[in-house]
Amino acid sequence: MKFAHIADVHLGYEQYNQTFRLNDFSRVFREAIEKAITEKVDFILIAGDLFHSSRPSPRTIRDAIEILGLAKEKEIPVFAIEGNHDKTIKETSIYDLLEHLGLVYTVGLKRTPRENEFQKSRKVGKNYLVYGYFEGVEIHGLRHYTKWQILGKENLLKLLFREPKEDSILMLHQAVEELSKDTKYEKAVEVGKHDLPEGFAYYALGHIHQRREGKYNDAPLVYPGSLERTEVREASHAIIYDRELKVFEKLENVKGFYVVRDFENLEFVKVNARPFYRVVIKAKSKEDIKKRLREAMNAVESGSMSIIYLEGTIRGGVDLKTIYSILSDYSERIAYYNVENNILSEEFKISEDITREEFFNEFERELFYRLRVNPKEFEDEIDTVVEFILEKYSSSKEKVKKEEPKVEKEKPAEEQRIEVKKPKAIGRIDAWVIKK
Ligand SMILES: [Mn+2]
Repeated sequence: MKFAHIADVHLGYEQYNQTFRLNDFSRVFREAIEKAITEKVDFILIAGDLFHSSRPSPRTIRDAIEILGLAKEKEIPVFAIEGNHDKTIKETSIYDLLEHLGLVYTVGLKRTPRENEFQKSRKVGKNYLVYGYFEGVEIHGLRHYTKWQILGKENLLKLLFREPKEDSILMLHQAVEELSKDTKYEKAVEVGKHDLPEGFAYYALGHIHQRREGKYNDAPLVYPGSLERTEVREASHAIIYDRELKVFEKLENVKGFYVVRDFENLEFVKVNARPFYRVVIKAKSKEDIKKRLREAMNAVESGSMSIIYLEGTIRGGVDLKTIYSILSDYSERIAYYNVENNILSEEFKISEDITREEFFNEFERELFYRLRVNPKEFEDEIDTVVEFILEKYSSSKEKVKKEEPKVEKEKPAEEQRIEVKKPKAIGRIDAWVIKK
């Protein structure tokens, strides 16, 4: 018995508003399905987020129908659940359309039962728990639910999936804490391993876009990751130009899906996702940054995407026009680039570990707090707000003055003699207010 485990396809994702990205997401899905067919799998699992949106465009629906049709032609059933991106509370969804066409078999809680060659149902309260069925193997699963829906009064997963039959699969689209380290879900986990129902032979997960392999009891607990790169964290390469140019291939971010034999032999099958570079350039002068940018861009492979971070401190900052004009020389070779300018001009350099409390004085913080309004309102409000705060502060200063003599008495005589009256502190905002 052999199956493919795919997740987070995100068909229809027009990343950075680029049409070629839309094609990329379809292209890798086609590649994955074709490779699964070549591997002669018995069935295919799609663990959520087949689509980037619950209302895909006609173009994206057409791609999905065409590509899933390849599996149908070979009589390979595709079992799926809805992810957070493509789930819907409506009874009719894009998945229903695909199901109606015999292209996918969805599993999970439904209002109506399914009974056919590949689906069975069990009544649960008013609903039906629909599961996939292939030569004795049961494929259970649930669409994405929020943490609160799952772990509410009673753990929904443990309630629904008690004592599974031997050789059953559980398909979920959730962030499992133990496998979310160094991903964007690290601080947004939904369940821990111990919240999962026990006894399944394979846990086919989706949601985390980076590939992760773990175990629950003895069974594989697996995220294949997304098929394309949905954010810079999933970059295929990193270029770091600090003292010298260094290019790293991030092998942990190779994209693809799993082919699983007898629940325990896992093979990761690569797909050709578009190369994606995270480029960090640090420099100390304008000339340096231009030179380094050119060298870095020469090291980027043709057809790739680049997100470029400019870092360092340069007097007067850096002119982005110049940066983009350099990059335009590479526009034939690079499919997409974007610059994030983090260059500091010296005057504004702030020590990294300064807190908000240290950088802004109390008066400034209060001013910001009071002026949490639109810029237009800011103009009208500023005088009244400043007046209000000045009043508040002048009265609190008087209180401090009253206590001062006590403190002075305790000081040694010498210090008292050299003490001069402190001028009233004028911060930048105070100065500006006074000018006005
Ligand atoms: Mn996703």
